[in-house]
This record gives sequence, structure tokens and C-alpha cells, in this order.
Amino acid sequence: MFNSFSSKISDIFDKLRRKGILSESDVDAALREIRIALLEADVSLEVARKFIANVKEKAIGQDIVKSVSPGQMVTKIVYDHLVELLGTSAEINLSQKPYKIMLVGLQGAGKTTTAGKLAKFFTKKGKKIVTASTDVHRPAAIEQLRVLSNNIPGTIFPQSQEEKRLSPDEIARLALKTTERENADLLILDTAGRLHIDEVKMDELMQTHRIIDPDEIILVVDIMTGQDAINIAKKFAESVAVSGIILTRVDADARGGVALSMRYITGCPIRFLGVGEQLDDIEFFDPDRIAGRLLGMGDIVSLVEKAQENFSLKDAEETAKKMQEGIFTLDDMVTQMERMSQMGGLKSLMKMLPQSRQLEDIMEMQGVSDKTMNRNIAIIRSMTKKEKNNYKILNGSRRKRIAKGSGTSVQEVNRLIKQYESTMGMFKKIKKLGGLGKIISIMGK
Ligand SMILES: Nc1nc2c(ncn2[C@@H]2O[C@H](COP(=O)(O)OP(=O)(O)OP(=O)(O)O)[C@@H](O)[C@H]2O)c(=O)[nH]1
Ligand SMILES: [Mg+2]
Repeated sequence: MFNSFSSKISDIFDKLRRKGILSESDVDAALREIRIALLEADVSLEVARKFIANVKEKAIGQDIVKSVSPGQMVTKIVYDHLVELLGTSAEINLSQKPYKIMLVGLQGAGKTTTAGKLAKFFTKKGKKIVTASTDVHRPAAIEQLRVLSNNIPGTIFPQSQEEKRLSPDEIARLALKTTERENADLLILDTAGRLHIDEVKMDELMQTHRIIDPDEIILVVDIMTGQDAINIAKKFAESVAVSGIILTRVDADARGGVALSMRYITGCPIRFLGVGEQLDDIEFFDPDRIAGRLLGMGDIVSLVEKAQENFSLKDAEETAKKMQEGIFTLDDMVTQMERMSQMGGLKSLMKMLPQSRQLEDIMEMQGVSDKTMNRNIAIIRSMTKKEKNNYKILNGSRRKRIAKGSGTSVQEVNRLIKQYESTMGMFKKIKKLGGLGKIISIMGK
């Protein structure tokens, strides 16, 4: 999401920052460009106007023209306003037991998938879940939820053929009973999709609502519906007490304007983003991080979290120690590379770093890519233990054998060894300079 908007906006800021001294007309011109970028990203006109007006007011108030680094100051003001526009973060807090969440939305918005995602998300947090579907209009829907949630412990409801013949009201009642009987922490209720917001269906929804008395009504909205998504959300929020929004298909949307306008227009916080069809493809919606990503400032927090899932702190400390002491073997190198691929590969990690576009260009120029990383992994795997622990014994015939074994070429094997040597060289230099900690402390001064 936001790729095209983000690249436009970081270009605007790059230009501003390069200028050093800014005149008022420079700032005006930048704001005009930002306004266009917002509109192109499908932000509603009302929101774009208001946004620019707010930024301008703040910018004039702070006298940025006279400040030391005006470009940075404008970036900061825009960042703060983006965070404000996106709203404060609002995690779903299971504040009581059982906590009851009802998912509503138009047909095909992603409710059933989201029900499965939420079930997995909270199961991972050690919560006991009951998931149920009142979608009796589409017989396959209940089955879909069952298949989706197959690997998640928790009752899927309705289960038997008789139960499947129940009315939405009866299912809702049974689901509630089951939740209480099982002493579950959370009930996730998936409902039937509405084709439009019509009264009959809304009545059915209200009826289910009365039975369940949910703690949260989450509106699931497909971001690809563009401006319509906002109108739909607004109408829904007017007829039922929507407490939060989950945007889906965010992975397929390069513009992201809907996410920017949603909070402002509906007044409802965005809770999560659906970023794919798999159950793990759900992200907590964090305004700070998204605003950072939008301005090309990277998403270090996501990166750290991702890394934490794959690396333990102990591992990281061990690696750092090995590197500093110069005993980082080829075996250690392959472990690092494998972990990087588990984290979604270089490309997805890169996207989260500041200046990622420039970094990507550099990597491309140097021929660093996921493909080469995978080939490097294959090369190291084709080495014997002895070779991995002491690369110096890798003579011509050994290199030839490794190339053959890994389906690569001798040149590639040579390149990898060179790369390893230069990494080791770098670490030795770091050690000579007093270790990483020392260097960082010098740089910080
Ligand atoms: N790419 C992508 N696809 C998604 C996402 N969420 C859901 N989908 C897909 O969208 C389609 C519809 O999702 P469902 O979960 O069945 O939608 P629904 O709202 O339950 O649909 P109805 O029950 O018919 O109203 C499925 O093919 C999902 O795999 C997402 O975040 N990203
Ligand atoms: Mg469904």
C-alpha cells in the first residue's frame, strides 16, 4: 500500500531538504504538490483540502522559513498531521470475558477471511476463541470459515447438519451459549454480506446485534472499492454503532487514500489491515508507523517486530559476539541468510527501511537480490563442515565440486567467498576500532 503516494511524497521532501533555505513560495509549491499526490492517492477532496490547510497554518505559525533546517521541519509537520489524520491507534482490547466481536460489511469485503485471521491472531496470544457464522444465505460460507480456521483450536459454529439449518438468530444464541459454556475469552461472529445497505438486511443485523450484545462491531471494508468504500463505511456507521474498521486487500492497493480518509470521514478508528489471503496476513494498524512509511521514513518498528519473531535475542547477541571476534563462519552466514528469507526476503525487509528506494537501487546495481541470496544459500549448503569452518581450504577443485553440487558456477562460488572475506575484514576492522558499540557512540557525537 501507499507505494506510489510514498514515492511521490518522498520526492517532494527530498527536493525541499536539498534546498536548505526555503522561501514561502517554496513551501506553497510543495504543499500544492502534496495536495495533488493526496488526490491521486484517492484521498477525498474534503480531506485533502483540510489536510493542506492544517499543515499550512502550522507551517506559518512555526516560521519554518527562518528555521535551521526548514525541509525537515516541513516533513515533521506533515508527519504529525498524517498521524492525526490516521487517528490514534486502537488495539482490540479483550477487556472482559467473554469479549464479543461482530463482523459486518458488504458482500465479498473479506469478513469471513478476517474472522479466521482474528481467530488466529488471538489464539496466538493464548486466548480461547469461539468462531461462528450466521451466514445462512450462502451455504458455503460456514464451510469456508471451517476450512479457514481448521488449524486454529476453537469451536467453529454451526457444526452439524441440523445446526446449519438454524436461523441467524438461533445461531447467534447458540454461539453465545457455547462461548459461555466453554468459558472462552472471545466470540467472533461472522455475518452474511450485504449487497447494499438495505433495510431488511439491516434489521436482521440489528436483531443479531440485540442477541449478541457485542463489545465491538467491526466493519470490514475492501480498500479496492476506493471512494465508494468510504461512503459505504459512512452509511454503515450511521445505521449501526460501528466501533472499528478493518481494511482488507491492502496488499493490492498502491494508493492507500482510503486508509487516509476513513478515520476522518467515519470517525471510526481503523483497527487492522488485511494484507493478503492467508491467515497470517493481518497487520495491526499503527498510525505512527504508517505515516512514517508514507513519508519514506521507513517502518523500523515493523522490521524489529518481524525480526523478533524470527531471531531470539540470545541468537542476535551470539551473532554479534561472533562477528566482533571474527569467528563468524560460513555456516553462521547461511543461518543469517535463511532467517532473512523466513522474514519475507530482502525486498520485503527493504521496504521497511528508510531511504529504501535508494537502497533498492544500490542493491540492484550490485546484483544483490533474493535470487542471489538463495543461490548463496545453496552454495554454502554444498560445502562440507570442514570447508564451512575454514574457507581457506577451498581450492580450485573444491570450488568446482561445490558449484556443481549447488547448480551454480565457479564464478558465483568465488564471488560468495570474496563477499564473505570482505565481511570478515570489515568486522576485524570494527574490532580494531574498539567494537561496534564504540563506533556507534563516536558516530552519535
Ligand atoms: N488479497 C487479499 N485478498 C483478501 C483479503 N481478505 C480477503 N481476501 C479475499 O477476498 C475474497 C472474499 O473474502 P471473504 O472473506 O469470503 O469475504 P466475505 O466478506 O466473507 O464475503 P461474503 O461472505 O460473500 O459476504 C476471498 O477470495 C479472500 O481470499 C486481503 O486482505 N487481501
Ligand atoms: Mg463471508
